Amino acid sequence: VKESSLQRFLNFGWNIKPQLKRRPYVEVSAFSYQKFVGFALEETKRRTHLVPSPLQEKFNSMKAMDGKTELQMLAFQAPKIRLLRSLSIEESETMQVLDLAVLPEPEFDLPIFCANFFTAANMNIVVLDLNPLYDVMSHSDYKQKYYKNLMPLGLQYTNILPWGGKITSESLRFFSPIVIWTKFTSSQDKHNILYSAFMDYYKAWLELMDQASEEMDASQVVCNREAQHKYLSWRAEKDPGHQLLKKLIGESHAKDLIRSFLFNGVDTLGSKTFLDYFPEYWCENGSVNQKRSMIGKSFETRPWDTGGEFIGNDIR
Ligand code: BLA
Repeated sequence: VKESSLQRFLNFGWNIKPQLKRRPYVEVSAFSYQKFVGFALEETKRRTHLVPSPLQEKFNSMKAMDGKTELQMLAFQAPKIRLLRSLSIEESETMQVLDLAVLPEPEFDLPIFCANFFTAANMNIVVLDLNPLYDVMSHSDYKQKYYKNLMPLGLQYTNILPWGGKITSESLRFFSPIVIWTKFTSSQDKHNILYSAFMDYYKAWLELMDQASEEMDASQVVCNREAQHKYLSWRAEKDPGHQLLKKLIGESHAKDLIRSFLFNGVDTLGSKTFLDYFPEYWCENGSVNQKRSMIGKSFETRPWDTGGEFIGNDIR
């Protein structure tokens, strides 16, 4: 395991960029997502026995082909957590990316914690959610079980971080009624709100984890595993970050990072293919349609009402 990653774990990544301290408060270009990662690890450690994942040996840090962009990978596991992994990308002061996910063991039907923040040229693209393991539009029991109590928390933030506009329609089934999908131009204010939302959503997830008891019904575990595999298959194929990753580290490194690290499990948790789950992407020659969306983008406004009812059009 490379020192940089482990050191960050041990120091909990609270190493705020030195230039951030020197610069005037209003200048947000030196903004970093490092403290988000630090918070997540620190909180998780308080609640469970977190240990480095074997993945950490292969995936730790990397320099992009441009010679200046840094990629940092961290991976851990815990009794109920199959994989907690984060990828942060920093390009001096012009680009910051955080992709942090917590993937539960299949013995638990817990949601998947998902934080995807992309910051460049003062534009921020944000998805923060406790992604449901089961599509909440067709599994109202699942929705009830995990999101009913979280609606007030969601509302608190979705009011100040408004819906980001049209998105890939297919993504909606992986989102919960408390999803924060937003875009904003950088400001200290907005970044503070985002940090606060991240902390609250993360703590909410940990609370769910604490309360979760192991599924004893083997057939239910099979369902959980397949649901996670479907989720991973979607993201390993269609996640919007792939283009940029390919540009930064080249096609084969990007593919490895995506399949073995970011969406680890896509090649081990199940044997179905992307097209088995999403046949609408099938091409005549048997390959996967490269379009991100077959339906197209939709949902100009937030498709959930304040009670968590879906009010968009039926997407299936
Ligand atoms: C844009 N990222 C987006 C968008 C979404 C997400 C919904 C808007 C475009 C769209 O509708 O597809 C995120 N989509 C998700 C997530 C899920 C999903 C989290 O379906 C989960 C189920 N984003 C990253 C990383 C990078 C990144 C690692 O997470 C870069 C390395 C970049 N995301 C990125 C960029 C855009 C984007 C550049 C805008 C450009 C684009 O839309 O392609």
